[in-house]
Amino acid sequence: MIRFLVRINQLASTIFPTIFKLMKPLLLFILLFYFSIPFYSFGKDNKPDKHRILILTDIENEPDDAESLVRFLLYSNQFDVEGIVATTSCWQRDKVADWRIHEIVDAYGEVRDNLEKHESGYPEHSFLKERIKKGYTDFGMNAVGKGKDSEGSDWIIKTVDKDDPRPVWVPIWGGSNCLAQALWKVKNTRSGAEVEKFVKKLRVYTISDQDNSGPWIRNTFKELFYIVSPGYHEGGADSYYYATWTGISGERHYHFPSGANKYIVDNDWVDKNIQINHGALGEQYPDVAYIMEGDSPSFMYLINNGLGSPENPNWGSWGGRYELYQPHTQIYFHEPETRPIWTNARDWVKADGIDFITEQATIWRWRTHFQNDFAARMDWCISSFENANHAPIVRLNQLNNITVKSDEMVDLDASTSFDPDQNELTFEWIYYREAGNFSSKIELKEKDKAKISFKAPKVTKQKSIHLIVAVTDNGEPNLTSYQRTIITVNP
Ligand SMILES: [Ca+2]
Ligand SMILES: [Ca+2]
Ligand SMILES: [Ca+2]
Repeated sequence: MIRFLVRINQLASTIFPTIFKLMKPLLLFILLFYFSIPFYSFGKDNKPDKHRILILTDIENEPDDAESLVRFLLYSNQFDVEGIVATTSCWQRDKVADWRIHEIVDAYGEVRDNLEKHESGYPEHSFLKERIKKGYTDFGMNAVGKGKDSEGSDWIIKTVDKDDPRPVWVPIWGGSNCLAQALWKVKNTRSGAEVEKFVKKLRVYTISDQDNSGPWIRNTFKELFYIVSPGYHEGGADSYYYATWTGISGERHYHFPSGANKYIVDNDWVDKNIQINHGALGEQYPDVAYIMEGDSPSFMYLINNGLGSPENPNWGSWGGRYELYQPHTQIYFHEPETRPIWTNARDWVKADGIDFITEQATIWRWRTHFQNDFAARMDWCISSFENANHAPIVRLNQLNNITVKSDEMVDLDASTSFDPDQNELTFEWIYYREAGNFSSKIELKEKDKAKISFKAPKVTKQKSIHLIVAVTDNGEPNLTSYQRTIITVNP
């Protein structure tokens, strides 16, 4: 009997480690899968859903669209790229420059295989080339109506009509008339229900109104999801001064530039981190002429780093924070807004001892993070995996949404976060006051620890509190990823 037990024991000690060894990759996969649920939403085939994206650009009106396209291509693995369409704008009324999109995408083709060593899913060069289209060559509403269809407007219709339940995100870097024509055509050839279905699938984020078709679209299609700082730029009536997107490299209170850390968005930074010794794509990045990359917030809004939530513009992201309301008419509007749109909101951010309460702060508060991320991805164009940095993976040991009662202790834990390069991690818990509807202060002790706890405030009505954990590695450059916990507090 004893011999039998010893034999069993011997067998077990050889079999179980083998089973465990065999199971380890599976267990690891289950673990990773489990923790990645808050990070992605999953499609019906259990693959994380990428956002479908179709960009309209007045590229070549000034350098910044080309700059934005270079940055966008470094993130193109996070998207299903449906199209890149060359359009006009108030700055470029009588030509479109699809040739320049081809030029930059060709340069991408040279570095694409190297990018793929760092993160998978980069689209093939030929895949992108087939999706470069041209809009109608005329200004604003002159390019909308009967006989004004273009390769670009037809492509928008075809893309939205695809049998795919996911919305189509349309970042607009110039005029919006190509989208206006697609909508005009659908409205004039389809039933009311079909138009409604078409409009429901669109998500628009425009960089101000760079022609007169934006207000027409918003006033004609009142249900269309639309993010914009409305207005145009003309002489002294400068809507750009008040526009959220300028926060990528500017700040309205330009006499306090240090608060916005503008030294990482100038030509010296670009020389060192992007243009020189970073391969063919970086070489396509033009020098900064006015401000760096005014158009980029429209797709940075969708970058999958755990911070933003595209269907909730009021939560804030690298693309800024917007709220849903009908804005008062300003002198720089083309025409009054007739319905609520997702538009300018302000964040209160302290930088270098100065309090900023501005629209631009909703973007520049993340500037160090998004510029470092850009620089790292530019390194990916030329480096091996071992010689480049990769962002941390942030894991929460609680769900992204939790519900507590007044005075209850809230324990938050991000200690299972890790870094693909085994870098050391630092933690910062940020109470994002503007994103929730609890308006008072919350004191967080030990904001720099992987785990924090605090007492939920006493409330008389249900309130929501947004806490972001920003996790930064010590690689070169330092990279940051996030997770958000929304705490619903009941009385
Ligand atoms: Ca532009
Ligand atoms: Ca330069
Ligand atoms: Ca790293």
